[in-house]
Amino acid sequence: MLTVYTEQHRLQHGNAELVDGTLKPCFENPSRADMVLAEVDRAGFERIAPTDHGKAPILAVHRDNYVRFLETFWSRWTAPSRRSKTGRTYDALPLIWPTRCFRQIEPQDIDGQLGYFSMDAGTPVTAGTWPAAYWSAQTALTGADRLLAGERAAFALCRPPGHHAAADVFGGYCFFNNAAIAAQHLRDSGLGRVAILDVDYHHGNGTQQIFYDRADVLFVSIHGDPRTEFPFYLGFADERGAGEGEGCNLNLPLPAGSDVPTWMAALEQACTAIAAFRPDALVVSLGLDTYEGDPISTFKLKTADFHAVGARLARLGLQTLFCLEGGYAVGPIGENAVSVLNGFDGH
Ligand code: OKP
Ligand code: ZN
Repeated sequence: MLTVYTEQHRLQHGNAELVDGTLKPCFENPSRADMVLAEVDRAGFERIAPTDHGKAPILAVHRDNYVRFLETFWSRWTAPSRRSKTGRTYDALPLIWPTRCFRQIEPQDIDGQLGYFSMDAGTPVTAGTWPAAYWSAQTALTGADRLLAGERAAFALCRPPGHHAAADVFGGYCFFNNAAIAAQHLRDSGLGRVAILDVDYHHGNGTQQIFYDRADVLFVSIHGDPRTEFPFYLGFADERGAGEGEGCNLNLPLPAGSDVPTWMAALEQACTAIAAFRPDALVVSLGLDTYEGDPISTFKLKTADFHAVGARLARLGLQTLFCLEGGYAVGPIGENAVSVLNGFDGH
């Protein structure tokens, strides 16, 4: 399968994320993409580099103040200031958020802005976050272009991932919502309806928020029940879309620890909804953290099951763009990705 990849992803290599009250090495690190790339090459997939679409297709999904915040963050963070005479040199993690008890007003101060534009303390903003996230989005956009040029399917080897990123919020290791940016690009290039299927273990809260009131983009997600799983505050079954988008959002939360037949039954339900929507193309948020060996998730898919997932998606008969999302069992992540893609291609 045609694969889009750039080394720019390496520029996002955070020192640490906050887990259980202590700083731990980032689960979301460059070795993930290295392992996927190695298997893509071993499988002999054609590989291209992303082309630069500029900021416009990012701004079609994300708020301009948020994009400016990410673009200028590192130079502001490292500039000498009242808080740091020398300027800060280490990664940034947000430490305060405008929750229910606060006003929703963008602060002028960079520490206030960090919380205003984020949702968790697991997502460090680093010296290379802007270029890495920018090129991750360009990777998805370039994959979308190949569908527009007539290709049956493409794999955007995106890193950092995107599905937790909302219009003006980063978190869950995500900065720009690559799948949403690609879906919007397909719409803006003439496709009438696009479906997004999110098979990552975690609910794609950002993607849901971006398209929640729209009837032209269907969002379907299979994920760990937010009553017990990250991101906790969105992804419930009663979230069905709003206004014109009523009925265009389908959440299929499954109990933590669900087995493979349960997950496959949810996939069947997802495929039925996608077929009924009659989209002109499908974007798949391809998280591989449903794998049995994933260190932060509880589903039980094996490498061979991922092949069946790809084969089922192919039966929808849609042009399909796969965008890499999560997956933290670094050893087998590449085999699992290629298993989906080969399943789709019937190999
Ligand atoms: C991102 B994606 C584990 C901390 C979990 C957030 C998980 C983000 C998942 N102790 N932190 O959807 O794979
Ligand atoms: Zn995930």
